[in-house]
Amino acid sequence: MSRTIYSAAVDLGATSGRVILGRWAKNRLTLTEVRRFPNAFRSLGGHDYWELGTLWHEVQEGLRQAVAALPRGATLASVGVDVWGVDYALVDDTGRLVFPVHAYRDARTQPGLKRLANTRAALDRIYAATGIPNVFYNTSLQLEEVVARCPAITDLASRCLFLPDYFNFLLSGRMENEFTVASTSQLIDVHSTGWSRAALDHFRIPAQWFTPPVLSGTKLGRLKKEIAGASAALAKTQIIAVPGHDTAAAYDAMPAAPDGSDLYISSGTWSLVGFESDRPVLGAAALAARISNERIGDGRYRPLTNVIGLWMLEGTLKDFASRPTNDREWAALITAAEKLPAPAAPLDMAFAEFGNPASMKAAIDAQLRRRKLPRPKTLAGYVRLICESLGKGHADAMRAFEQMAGKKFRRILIVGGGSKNRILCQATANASGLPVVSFALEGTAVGNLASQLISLGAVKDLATFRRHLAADLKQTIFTPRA
Ligand code: LFR
Repeated sequence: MSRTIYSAAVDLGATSGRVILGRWAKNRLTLTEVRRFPNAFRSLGGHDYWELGTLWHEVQEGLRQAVAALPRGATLASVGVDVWGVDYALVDDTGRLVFPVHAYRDARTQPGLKRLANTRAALDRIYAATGIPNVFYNTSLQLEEVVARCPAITDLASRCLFLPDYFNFLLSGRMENEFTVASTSQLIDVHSTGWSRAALDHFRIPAQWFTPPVLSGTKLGRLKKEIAGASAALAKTQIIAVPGHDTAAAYDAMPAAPDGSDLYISSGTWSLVGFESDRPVLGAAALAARISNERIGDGRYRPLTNVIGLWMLEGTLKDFASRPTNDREWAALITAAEKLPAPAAPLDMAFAEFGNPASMKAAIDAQLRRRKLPRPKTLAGYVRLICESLGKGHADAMRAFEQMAGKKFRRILIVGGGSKNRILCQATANASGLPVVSFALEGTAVGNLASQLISLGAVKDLATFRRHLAADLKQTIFTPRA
């Protein structure tokens, strides 16, 4: 028997969000983007905050538009939410926010970052316990700072919900910590699916703020009555805890070879380069290469490295008055960048310089000046330099994985915004010596929907979903050039 199922993916990224209606019929998924909106953190008095009220408004509007896009008489079976990692909301028993929601690029974690970096024994212990390296955005460092700065918070807050958990709570009324997003925190035990007592104690974070993580695909209950209103299409809508971390969702959507020979890149604001594994990649060399053993929704591992990503391009564009505003202008910019000679040397894409500079172009220029390298003369020159540098970063990450996990990759699969950027794809192929397969695929939304369809019993498992997906995907292959 074949039935048609409609589900909605709420997919929130650091620079834009969308609500996508998925239609599953005859083993085919079709997507309709019903709402897209910009997102940004805002600075107030020297700190950076997300505008959660605005995001929640957009989510509700998006769901209304999803319902409006349904054929007559159809209902919305389920909703899933995925968001960027690490950020969280501290709430009381009733779910009321008791602390402003900071954005992960806020500089408040810098002292903690340096402290841990300079305490070798603690750094090694935390990496051995959690499999997550010391990175400025980790939830561990963020919560350490809050507890140290505002000790009363341990009484005020009774729960720490990661952002997808918080939206799931607003939609369903149920508070749970979903496993994939919890694994970005540096607080999950790398050898189990529970919290790491060693990490919680080290950062002085109250263990009672968390409950045992639920694996992806857990049904949280029906959409709350006040949100469903009188809509018959929403009366029985299930809220499903999909992979709450957007990168975990994007990795789930990879139409990968079942033998594990593909390396994955989810390319957006960040470039997340990694693979799927039954085992974590640990040890001193892994820590030095900043390998992050984030988790798959079923409990397994997705060791990955975070390369700074298109954030550098997004930032640089802001420094140019004449920047592309539509697809045609983008195409012209990419073509102009392609025609330029390759840059003399790639940038060293250190987080410290490029994580959150006042001007990205000025930060790039400063590094070039320091290294006595020529500065690009045009926006196209910066585009070329950034894409070539990212390609090199992707290839370096690949080699580190091959060495440490004793693997040989045969292809690189790329999804997300960057998969549409041919300079980036070609640069990655050239630097790695591997074919890069770019898919016309909204990876995060597709992985989000896949988890819902599996949870609803419409698809047997992820392997089956990937098989169906691969059967009708458009792909472009970039072969390495010398
Ligand atoms: C991508 C992402 C990355 C994570 C970064 C911060 O959107 O989720 O995986 O490292 O944002 O959360």
